Amino acid sequence: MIRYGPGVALVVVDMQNDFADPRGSLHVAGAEAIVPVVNRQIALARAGRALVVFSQDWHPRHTPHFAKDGGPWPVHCVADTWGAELHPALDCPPGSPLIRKGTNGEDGYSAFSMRDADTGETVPTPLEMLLHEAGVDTVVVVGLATDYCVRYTALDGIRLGHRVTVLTDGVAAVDVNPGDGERALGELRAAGVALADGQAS
Ligand code: VGL
Ligand code: ZN
Repeated sequence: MIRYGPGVALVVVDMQNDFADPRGSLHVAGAEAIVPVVNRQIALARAGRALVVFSQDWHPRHTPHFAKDGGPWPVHCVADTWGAELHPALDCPPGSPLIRKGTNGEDGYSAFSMRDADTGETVPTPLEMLLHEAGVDTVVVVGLATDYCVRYTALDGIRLGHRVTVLTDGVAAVDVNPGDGERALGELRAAGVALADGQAS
């Protein structure tokens, strides 16, 4: 049961066309089904005066993240393209804080941190500073995808000392290998992340 209040942040991870729309280049099965769940959490969080933050995967045209440049993924979420836009059915109020990961070609999955493509160093995104300034110690994570960006965002949240809950009906998995999403949830639970049902709260 989530009690949204001023010390809580709802982090909506990568609800972008390339992942959430069936025409997207890295469509995540089941992504459309989580949109209403996520929108309900956004409404509850706003009603409770919790912070609502959105992240976007935000890649340059060439990055070692993409298969054509030696990485694992089809081209997706290229900066300033349709695929990188938030899904139009997502209730993202104007002025909401947006965290864009990879604007300088950095790589990585977490909304909290990125890997500098040149030095290999891990660098923070503005998310932790934003949460710190808002007095947040409790993070609720929803979005895409369970086995990548949700997973690393939740793990970073724990590493940074937050209480972290992932809403299992508010996430969906890429499942490159069948069961990856379920395994990720198991890993998160073992790391101290609470798993909860958004519809029940
Ligand atoms: C993601 C694969 C590649 C994600 C991002 O947002 O989970 N997955 N890039
Ligand atoms: Zn990506």
